[in-house]
Amino acid sequence: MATRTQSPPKVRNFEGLSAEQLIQAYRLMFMSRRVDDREILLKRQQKIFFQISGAGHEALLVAAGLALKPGYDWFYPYYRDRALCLTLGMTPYEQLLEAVGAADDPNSGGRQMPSHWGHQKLNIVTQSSPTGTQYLQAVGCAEAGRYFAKHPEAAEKATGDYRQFKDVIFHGDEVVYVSSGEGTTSQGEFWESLNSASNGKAPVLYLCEDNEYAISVPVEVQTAGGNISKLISNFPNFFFAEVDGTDLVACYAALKKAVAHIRAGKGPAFVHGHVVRPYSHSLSDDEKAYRPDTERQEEVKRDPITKLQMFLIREGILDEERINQLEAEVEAEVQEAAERALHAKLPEPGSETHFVYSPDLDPNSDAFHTQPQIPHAEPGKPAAEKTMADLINATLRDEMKRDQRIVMFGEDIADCSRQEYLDQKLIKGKGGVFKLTAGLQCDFGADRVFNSPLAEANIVGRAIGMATRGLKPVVEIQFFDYIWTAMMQLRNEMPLIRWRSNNSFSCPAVVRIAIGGYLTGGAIYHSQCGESIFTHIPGLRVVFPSNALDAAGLLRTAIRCDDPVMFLEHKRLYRETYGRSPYPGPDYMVPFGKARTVQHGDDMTVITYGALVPRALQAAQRIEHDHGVKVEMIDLRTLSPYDWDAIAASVKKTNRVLVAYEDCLSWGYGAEIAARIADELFDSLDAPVRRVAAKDTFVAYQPILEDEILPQADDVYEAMVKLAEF
Ligand SMILES: Cc1ncc(C[n+]2csc(CCOP(=O)(O)OP(=O)(O)O)c2C)c(N)n1
Repeated sequence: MATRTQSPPKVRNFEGLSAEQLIQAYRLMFMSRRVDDREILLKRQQKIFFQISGAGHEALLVAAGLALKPGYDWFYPYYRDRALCLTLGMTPYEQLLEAVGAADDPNSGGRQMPSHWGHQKLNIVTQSSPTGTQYLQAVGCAEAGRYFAKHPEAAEKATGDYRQFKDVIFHGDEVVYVSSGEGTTSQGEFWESLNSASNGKAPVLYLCEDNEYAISVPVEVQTAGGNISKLISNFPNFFFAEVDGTDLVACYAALKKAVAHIRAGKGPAFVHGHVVRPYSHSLSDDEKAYRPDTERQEEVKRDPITKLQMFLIREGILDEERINQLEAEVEAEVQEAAERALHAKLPEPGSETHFVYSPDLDPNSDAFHTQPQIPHAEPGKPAAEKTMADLINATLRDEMKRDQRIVMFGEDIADCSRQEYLDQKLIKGKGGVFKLTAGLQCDFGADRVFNSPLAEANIVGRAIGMATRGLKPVVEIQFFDYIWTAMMQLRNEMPLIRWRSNNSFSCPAVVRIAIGGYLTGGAIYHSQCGESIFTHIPGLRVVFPSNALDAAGLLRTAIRCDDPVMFLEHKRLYRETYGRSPYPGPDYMVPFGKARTVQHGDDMTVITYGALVPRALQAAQRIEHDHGVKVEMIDLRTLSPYDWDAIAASVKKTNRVLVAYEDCLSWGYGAEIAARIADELFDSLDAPVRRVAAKDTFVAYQPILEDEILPQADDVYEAMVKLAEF
């Protein structure tokens, strides 16, 4: 009889996951499903107002949570990522607080729909509803982490500007996680982000949760060839993996490799998990309308929770009794959390205006009011007068010296992307199509001043990620006319980061934009204004200087302040003779919301800004000469906020008012000013509020037409004469 040798106990290696971790994974997956189920119940009872579930995605997301480090790595999740957030340490109670809209909800303080994740301590960056906006921000966040690792001194705190309120933590090998469904990969910003992450080897982990449907649109309609992994497989520097997203161990294996690739600095990773969607898209959707029962029943077989349960039993890790016990514990915990959440404090009416802007630093305050320090070139000889372009460039340079967190990028803004040409002194360098950033790459290096791809959303989206993380991006949009591809980021992201996170995150970036017409041949696509579209957005500061000195002072305030700023630079004013000034020194600041009285007068008020200032001034001089009418002219300088006190004081004095602006007359910025004057100062008016602005058409190329369309000094003069005669 053969002797039986005892075989060693079977060493089971589930990709490095211990039995305890597998049990914990099951607990988290089950918990995620139970929180969804509880929310569905609460929605049906009308105790919460919306529900969208993470059902079917749990295995992939728990695996991601296990592969990453909470509070160390950074997270840009999407609404199906409940299980990820639980794995990172968010509690069911915290999740249910968002569902009821509680004041103490760490995600948004009752401001966002449920499943819009955000958690300051866990580095879960406030999530929004537009699908796809997370991608470029994640790339920016990753770039910022790498920047701080390279320039650790930049992370130091400083007082007196936004840095006082912006803590920076970095480790050098942190990963930025970003996810979405396969439907969202159809968004252009997704592709823009792959391009930059790939090119820059950004430490970003992409997780595609492919449940084959985007609401009712199936993947073969959404994605050419029906598989996103195939389409993107040629992006360099990526680690790619495609897995069964309902198999926890397989997901963990892929994600572990992906994370190792990223932490080693080799580049980003893209993990594509095939998951299921056992519930409809949300509680507002009934998938029976577009998915037959046969298909839905087929999917039930792949439910990740059932699969892991079977696996644990099969592997002898848990038996039925222990599973029942674990599930009962989770059930009780979720029920208790829901009870508590239903009794949680709700936000106070009136609190909705909190955190539209920074509560810490007010750019309208006197702290941002300093005197110009103009040195004399030689005794008795005044300092040289500089253009607006010169002073913007000088201000950027001085601020970059002062604050290592400032980075600049945009189209053509570098001196030369091929650094060797500069090093070998083969070329002079460009520094922007208008040369506003000339010499800055040479002075501060290519990791602080660099070109972006030709993609405006890319510029703004990455800037938002960087600013959220603690950098101060001062980015450039080459022409206002092309800002529209960045509109989603500018309307739905940058101004909202603080408000929607209930002050847990902020995004004090500066976007410089060349704007406006009067170029003689600028035509439709190099002459646009449209500032009112942005002044209509709460949370965004909009600045529009008319002269060199104001540009320097306001740009410095924009950079040092704690809010996102849109800094509009009129192309025609860049090198105008009007409004030149010596450089006012490295600390000159003009507060926001303070108009400048260009000239005093008693007979009528003209409210204007930007390129209309010199034109209206010409008209004012003429009407004084021709008719003895003395105009009081107010240059608003900042459009949001604007100086209502200055307007009101002047109108009360002159009793007549003309609002002059370059944009189309109808729905233009001046319409709001005119409406408010009519509303609040009616008793002070001796004549109707008048406006002069561009015709309601497009700016044509032929100069005869351009002159006709845009408001000229003569038009302002005529409007003034009529107003004076009324
Ligand atoms: C930019 C934008 N367009 C449309 C919507 C409405 N919407 C919300 S979710 C969704 C489908 C997303 O599908 P997918 O990315 O595949 O994720 P899934 O819901 O399938 O997990 C749509 C169209 C939105 N939120 N944002």
